[in-house]
Amino acid sequence: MKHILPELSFKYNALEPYIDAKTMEIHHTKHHQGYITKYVDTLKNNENLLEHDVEHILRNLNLVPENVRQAVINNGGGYYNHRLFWEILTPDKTEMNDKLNKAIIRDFGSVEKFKENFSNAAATRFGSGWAWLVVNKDSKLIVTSTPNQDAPFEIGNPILALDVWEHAYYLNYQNRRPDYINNFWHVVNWKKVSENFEKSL
Ligand code: MN3
Repeated sequence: MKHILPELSFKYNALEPYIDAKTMEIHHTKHHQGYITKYVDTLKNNENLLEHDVEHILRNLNLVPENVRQAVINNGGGYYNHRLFWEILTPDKTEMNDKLNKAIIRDFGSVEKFKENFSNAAATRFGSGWAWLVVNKDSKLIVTSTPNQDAPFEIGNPILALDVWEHAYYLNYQNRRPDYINNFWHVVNWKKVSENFEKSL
């Protein structure tokens, strides 16, 4: 299959003032593209693996020869994680559906408590990494974070992601990661997160 940079459903400047156009453009065309290019290059001698979607490969890392496995975790993770990240961002006002709302209240007490929990995971992830909302095998919602470009499939199915690498916010926020995290909530695509949730059940 073809491994190409997915197009965004909005313009680079659409998330301003929360995420600036220059950051979006570099993040998409340089960083995300870079991971995809390196992922394909990593598997150039394992073409059968390139027939699958990257998500399938990351969920089945035992398929990947050991000598390239870490490079697949890093670059395949960068490929997959950013694809999910763009999908759960939007300039539009959206709301989560009833099912997701009820599950969040069930597992965190309230939407506010969930946001606090997620923001805290994002703020306290040391160095580079991601914060996640995942659905585990018992259909329970879990907030977690991972280092580097590690995807969270061992914990569950990711339905919401936040990139906390400095490249995701440094131009606009410099060292103020908590401000970037607080503003992230203005641009979450709750409609998409709700769809992801229903697909994960
Ligand atoms: Mn990134």
